[in-house]
Amino acid sequence: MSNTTRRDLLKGGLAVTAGLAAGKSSAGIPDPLITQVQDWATYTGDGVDATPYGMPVEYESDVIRRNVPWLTADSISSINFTPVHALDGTITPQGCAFERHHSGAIDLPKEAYRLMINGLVDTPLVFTYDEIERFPRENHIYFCECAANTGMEWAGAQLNGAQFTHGMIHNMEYTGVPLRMFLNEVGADLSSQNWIYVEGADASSNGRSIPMDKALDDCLVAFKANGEALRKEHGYPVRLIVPGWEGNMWVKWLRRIEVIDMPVESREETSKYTDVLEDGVARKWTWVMDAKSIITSPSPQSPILHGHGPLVISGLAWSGHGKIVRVDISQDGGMNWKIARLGKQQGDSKALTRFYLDIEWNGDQMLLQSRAIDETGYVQPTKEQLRQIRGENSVYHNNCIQTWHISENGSVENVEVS
Ligand SMILES: Nc1nc2c(c(=O)[nH]1)N[C@H]1C(S)=C(S)[C@@H](COP(=O)(O)O)O[C@H]1N2
Ligand SMILES: [Mo]
Repeated sequence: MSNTTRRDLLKGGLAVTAGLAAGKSSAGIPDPLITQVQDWATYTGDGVDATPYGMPVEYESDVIRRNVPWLTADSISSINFTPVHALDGTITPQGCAFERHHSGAIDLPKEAYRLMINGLVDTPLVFTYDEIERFPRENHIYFCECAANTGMEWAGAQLNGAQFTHGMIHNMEYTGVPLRMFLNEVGADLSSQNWIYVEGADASSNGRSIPMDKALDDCLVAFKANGEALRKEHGYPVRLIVPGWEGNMWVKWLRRIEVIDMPVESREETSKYTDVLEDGVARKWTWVMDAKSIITSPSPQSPILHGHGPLVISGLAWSGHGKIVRVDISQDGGMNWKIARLGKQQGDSKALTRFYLDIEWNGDQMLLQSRAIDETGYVQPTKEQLRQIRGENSVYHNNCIQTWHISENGSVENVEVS
């Protein structure tokens, strides 16, 4: 196939169609998958009672969450990664959506669930799960990105796979009740200078302070994801959704909300999840996840296996500030750019947007990059631009442009361009 042009390919395509009729492949060789009765046509398939709750087909068994063993000391306070290199569209199935726990995923039945709201409120209240379900609910699609996503790449190209460099993200359709309804119910002091402190029921509690304006804006007390109950690992039965803001604030197994007049400055918002700048001073808080994108295929775990000809370049873009309005793709390390096609024109706000660029690949090496632009006009920065402000000792909030090197044989590697 080495010298195939688009015209040859189209001719080949026609030959395939003609060959199918004659039971032959495009090369004129009889294709047994067409000419012979296949095994699966000789017996009956599984009955409808075989899988009351379906699992992915066995041939897709490598599309799974994976972790990087050296990253954390144990698997209890750890992270695994969404297989973004193998997914398409925008919704992340719960079964392969990354998990981040500080003290493991707990077992919390609905009957034992309680949500307490206290502090600067008229009437402190405790809600049961059933009571939460009686408030008017909404559906929203949002991405959740851990602030540490891409955090291992500050000092150089490190992990060889989009799953590992960019897999601390998932995107689900949540069903839940706007947080403001609960704050109204308890008669909270909704002044702009107030805060809420949210805690989980797990041993770590993962406490975080959230400014009142954000709490009233679009935070959601969610109990369903992608139509079904939250999975245990994502906070069953109830978690907080903080759209566009760092994943750490999305408290799972939501147990308590305290209305307060100043931030708590807990561990998770001081020694963790803050950013050390170039001059060694740590920036106080970075809540919003800036615009970012990643080419998911081709990528190191998803090399080009089909040879020359039409190639679908595909990836994901998102911004904590709102919608993605444009994604550019470069094949030469950022010198020239083409505008990608968005899977859904102007996707949902604070949700993943899928993009595509359909090209003709003739086997030339490529330095593939994508660059997201959001509705505020913000353009995803290069690694160099980020390092000028942040230095190389940062961990969190790395939204730089990623480069994949595509070799002549279609294999892909994580590289840096300067
Ligand atoms: N109660 C509780 N909430 C938590 C955490 C936790 O350990 N305990 N981890 C946080 C972090 S750091 C992230 S990135 C997100 C991850 O959500 P997920 O596990 O559903 O992907 O949950 C956040 N909420
Ligand atoms: Mo996180």
